[in-house]
Amino acid sequence: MPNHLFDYFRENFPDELATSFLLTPDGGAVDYAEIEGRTGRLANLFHSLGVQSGDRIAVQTEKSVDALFVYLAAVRAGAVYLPLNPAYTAGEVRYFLGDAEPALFICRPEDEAAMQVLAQELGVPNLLTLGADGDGGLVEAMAGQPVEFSDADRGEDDLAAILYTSGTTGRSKGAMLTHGNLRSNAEVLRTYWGFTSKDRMLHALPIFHTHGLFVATNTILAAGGSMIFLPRFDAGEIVRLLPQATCMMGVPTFYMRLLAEPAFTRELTSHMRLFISGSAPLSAETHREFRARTGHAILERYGMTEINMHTSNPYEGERVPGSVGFPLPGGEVRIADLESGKALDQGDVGVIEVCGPNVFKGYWRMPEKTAEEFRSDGFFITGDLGYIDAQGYVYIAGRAKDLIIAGGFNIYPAEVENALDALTQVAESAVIGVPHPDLGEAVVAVVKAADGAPHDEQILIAALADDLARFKQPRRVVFVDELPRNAMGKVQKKALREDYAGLFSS
Ligand code: MLC
Ligand code: AMP
Repeated sequence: MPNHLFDYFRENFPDELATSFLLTPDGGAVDYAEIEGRTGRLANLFHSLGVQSGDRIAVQTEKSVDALFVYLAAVRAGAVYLPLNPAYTAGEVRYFLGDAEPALFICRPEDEAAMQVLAQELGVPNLLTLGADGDGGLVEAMAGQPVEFSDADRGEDDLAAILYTSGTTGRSKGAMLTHGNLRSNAEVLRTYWGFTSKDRMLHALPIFHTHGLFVATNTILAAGGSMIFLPRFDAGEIVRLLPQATCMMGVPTFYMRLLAEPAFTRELTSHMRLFISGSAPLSAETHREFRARTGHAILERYGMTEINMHTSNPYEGERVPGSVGFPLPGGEVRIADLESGKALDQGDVGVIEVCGPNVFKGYWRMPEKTAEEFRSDGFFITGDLGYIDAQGYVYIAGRAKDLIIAGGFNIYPAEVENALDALTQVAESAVIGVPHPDLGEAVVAVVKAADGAPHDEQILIAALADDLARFKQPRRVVFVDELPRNAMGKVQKKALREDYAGLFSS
């Protein structure tokens, strides 16, 4: 099997290259033959700009067919693909560019002026633009490039991508993913989930995260299948296009929103092969409701940016509501005591630790942080709590890390607290996740205002706009006289979560 990720994809292209790879909701289509040509031109462009093997290409654009080709071209060129959420503010982008030192940054045309300033300040040598409709300098610049490109020589252990994940201290870490990590996971998922060239996936996820970029796209490429490529999730569009699809991947919010659509029926979904969920807990209730409505048992799996996908409910066999299934072939899972690392007995709740070819190489330029999150025998400490039942099914029971997952996006409270505490109106703050009917969890800030400062929720949220992407900003701010603390002076977040558990229930 080829080591180079793109070679692996190429080996699995359908025999007939005129077969569709991407279909867009406006009726457009891109076939497999075009992948080679378009990524070839882009890879030549990257080399002509001086991008060399191992250099980073940072990308903050809207989801589009061209943006997906940038990913594949970066891999062919031997570069390290670094996607960024378009919701990130300029301040957030500054950190990523400063940390990753990319050789090329591709941004939206409307951000060009602001990003030019940043690029100059941080010494990023090349800036290009790409708009959602293929507008901007990138597409123009690639037009004059040759189609033929000889893929850079890359091995199993070379980096293909860096994806930033926030940390408990509020400082984001770049997870380094190798060609071998991504190839092995694509191969396992294709096989385990029965993907073939006949599959057509409804793709409504963003492509700057593991889920939409690797789990969905790489698995389809590994199977030589196709995707209906939607710019974003829209329940009405899903209902309209579902008859043309065979499968779908989504975060739980997708499935909860679809269940709220009367047109989402057993008849509409009867031809579907598979619905897969992940990135956040799918409640057993939603699993059961979905099954009762459609006859389909959603297949829930578990993973994270650092490890790709690691456990899955079976394709054949019982998909247990509330469980994330078994370790995928080639990977191991164990449950350990968080502090000592000692393996726990079957059924006991502890931290989930994993190892396998899918587990990342480490955090970019953070050897100490990397060392802290691995045990001496190579197992990665996920920070998720769980247990394994007598049948071997893995269950997620909570998180040891102080993390909120809203609609499948991760938010680290420390980052929001740091931004809040920097405001003159705030004396101190505690940020918690509270159950939310649509997003699963929503960000709530509990704030002790500075002396004499107004208790105004909207002013406070607005004051965060320059620092924090919208999805990280609190949905609600609650003012208190004092934050509850234990004898050690630590804020009692558990008590706060209990106090405000009903904030969003109708
Ligand atoms: C959007 N908003 C969010 C949000 N998404 N706020 C909190 N959490 C989110 N997830 C903001 C918008 O900016 C907007 O702000 C407001 O919420 C209302 O937006 P909306 O129109 O209701 O949201 P929508 O655009 O429909 O997006 C919701 C969503 C989207 C769930 C469809 O967030 C989404 O596609 N999530 C998928 C995330 C994902 O792919 N995660 C994978 C991570 S990888 P305002 O105030 O301006 O209106 C991973 C590993 C693994 O975890 O295991 O897979
Ligand atoms: P990210 O860092 O964005 O990749 O998010 C990874 C985190 O998402 C994991 O550490 C889990 O906490 C969570 N996650 C992913 N899949 C599931 C799932 N099926 N059930 C519960 N949590 C999940």
